[in-house]
Amino acid sequence: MSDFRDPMAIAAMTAAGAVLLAGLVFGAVFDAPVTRVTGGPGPAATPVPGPSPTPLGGGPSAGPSPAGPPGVETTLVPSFADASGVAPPVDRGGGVQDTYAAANAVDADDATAWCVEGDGVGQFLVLGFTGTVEVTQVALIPGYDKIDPATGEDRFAENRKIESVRFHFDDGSTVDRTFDPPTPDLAPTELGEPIPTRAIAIEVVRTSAPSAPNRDFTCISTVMVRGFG
Ligand SMILES: [Ca+2]
Repeated sequence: MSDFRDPMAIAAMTAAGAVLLAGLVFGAVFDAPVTRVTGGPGPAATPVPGPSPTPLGGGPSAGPSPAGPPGVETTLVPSFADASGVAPPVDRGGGVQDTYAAANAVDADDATAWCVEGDGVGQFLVLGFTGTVEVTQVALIPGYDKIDPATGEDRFAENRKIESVRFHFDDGSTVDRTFDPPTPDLAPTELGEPIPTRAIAIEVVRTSAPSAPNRDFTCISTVMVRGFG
């Protein structure tokens, strides 16, 4: 049997495997609800013809090291992103379909987001790396940081805002973070001692109520990870 705590097993982990890891972390098998919705979190910044690709950049076996030179604290680029659930795509007409996949949280575009339906409590976003990294900081935008260019509507204000998260790491350690209040800015969480891990699961713990009809969604626009590769 593979053990996801085993480094070699984790090295072979796929995006689906990362979610399995997160499932093990949480000690439960999850089922992502599949329901259709009207409205949706709001249009993405650019049309997306289909599901966002994961893994990112070709997968765990492809691409360069996730970080810079050894011993230098830098931005750590995940090799894949996955999640316990995802909001259904929304057809905007004209062949345009907005999607809310996990990869939207690490696409360097604040106006796209990973989203799930409802309050998001217990849902999680998983970021994986090609090798073990030492994480010093996890920063995220706790909502959908977008102003609709057509209507001027503020999607951050309309959708739910994340008030609290829990970061999970391979060794079972966790770090809690509260956003008081959540704002549409990148909020860094310093971890203190660097935490060695191959994946980070970001669990949604608490969210605010939405302020607009048909915007009952929980989103994360951006996650940035720093540390040593
Ligand atoms: Ca994004």
